Amino acid sequence: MNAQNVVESLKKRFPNEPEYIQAVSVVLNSIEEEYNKHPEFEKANLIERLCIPDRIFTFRVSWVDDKGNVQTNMAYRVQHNMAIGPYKGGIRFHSSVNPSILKFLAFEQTFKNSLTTLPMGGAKGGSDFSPRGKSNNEVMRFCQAYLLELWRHIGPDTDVPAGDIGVGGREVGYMFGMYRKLAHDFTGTFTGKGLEFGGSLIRPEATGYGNVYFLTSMLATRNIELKGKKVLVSGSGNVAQYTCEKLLQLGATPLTLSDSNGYIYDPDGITREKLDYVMELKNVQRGRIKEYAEKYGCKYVEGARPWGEKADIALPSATQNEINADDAKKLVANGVIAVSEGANMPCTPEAIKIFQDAKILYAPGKAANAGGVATSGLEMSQNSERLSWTREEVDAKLKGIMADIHANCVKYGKEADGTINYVKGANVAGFMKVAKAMMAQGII
Ligand code: NDP
Ligand code: 2IT
Repeated sequence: MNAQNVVESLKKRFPNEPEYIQAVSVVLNSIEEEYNKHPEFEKANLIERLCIPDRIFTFRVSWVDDKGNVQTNMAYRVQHNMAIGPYKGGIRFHSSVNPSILKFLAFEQTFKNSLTTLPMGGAKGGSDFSPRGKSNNEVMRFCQAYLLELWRHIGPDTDVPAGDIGVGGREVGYMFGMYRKLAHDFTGTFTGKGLEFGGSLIRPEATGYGNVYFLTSMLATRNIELKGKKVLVSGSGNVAQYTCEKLLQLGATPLTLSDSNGYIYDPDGITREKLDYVMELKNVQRGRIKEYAEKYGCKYVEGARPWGEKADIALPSATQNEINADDAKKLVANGVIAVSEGANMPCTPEAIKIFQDAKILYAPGKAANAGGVATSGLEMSQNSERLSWTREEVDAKLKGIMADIHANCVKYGKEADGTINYVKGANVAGFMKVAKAMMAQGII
């Protein structure tokens, strides 16, 4: 396999899918060497069967807004790979959603899920519907309309969706309710459910907590403590909020948060009390992060991202391609020691190269943010055995899984000079399990 040739051929077949091509290109370049040690893979054309999703459902969703107007949205479910378990992955509601973005996310999810050590295949779904500015009733009607089509394609042993950008507890609740009504079945289809109807403790916290656990393991490889470190966090949604919570618990100081309009910089640090305000602002009032700056009298920068601010660590937790080469240069120049991805693919390939050349600790999302889907896997287990585990049990399992993922990255990513290439480690470890499962199951 020649990674560059495969990428070029996929580019010709899927010419309008830059995010998908970007994700594939990063993975193929880092697994090329390992892949070529297995001529049986090439004979089975494993690479194309692994890069191209099993199937994609595409459909129109029609719904009625509060003014009585009939609205339409495009909606999708990309079922990427089922070799190691049922399809599993979140649903994104955002105006930017298109097949390229969902294909990149489903592709990444396949390797991420493999890394969790749990039996889950890879999928992603979503719609160009934006919950922002919509009433509760509009969000509910949209979720119900989306499920009218989606419900046929999902199930506890087929495909188990969850949240992602624009989809949190509220949206999962509405989708699960409609699923249950249409399927006439109460099963663990959907994770991230409310605690009253099968949700797992720690699932809301898991992505942010898991990223900070992973960061702690990375820092430990250089005998560095997290305590006392200043941290740039982007986003202000689910992942960003629980990242800040865990940073505070471990004695670090988050300095920034952002949304799609701009970022806040609080030189005194985002304290527990201020974080409670952010959670109320974002999850209940559904306001803008700018209001934080107004309330606490700190800096707000419209239309910008926080990467020019000085700190020790950066945890991008908003969206794809939010750190480009210029941002990466600024972070390195300001002396950042670690970058760990809470979001999916927040760093461009050029930014990743800058971090790796500077030998700073850099963890790709498929390793660092895998705690969210891993805890979804734990929710599936609890649903199957019809039991609920305690916070302590779930958190201990999450910590164990993040430590295992880190150990796997070290195993597959150790370079000759002793440094750890987490991109290579995560991609090779995630890939090998799926590859072996596909080989054992024949050409299908
Ligand atoms: P939320 O919807 O809760 O929050 C997303 C945050 O990112 C919001 O602050 C949002 O701002 C901001 N944002 C979204 N799109 C953009 C954009 N185009 N430009 C700038 N800011 C943007 O989502 P999550 O916190 O769940 O997800 C954040 C990231 O983490 C995503 O990349 C997601 O794929 C990834 N992830 C999530 C997991 C989960 O369990 N939820 C698990 C693993 C990864 P605004 O309010 O203005 O839209
Ligand atoms: O990107 C992700 O891993 C998620 N959005 C979570 C998926 C899940 O099924 O919990």
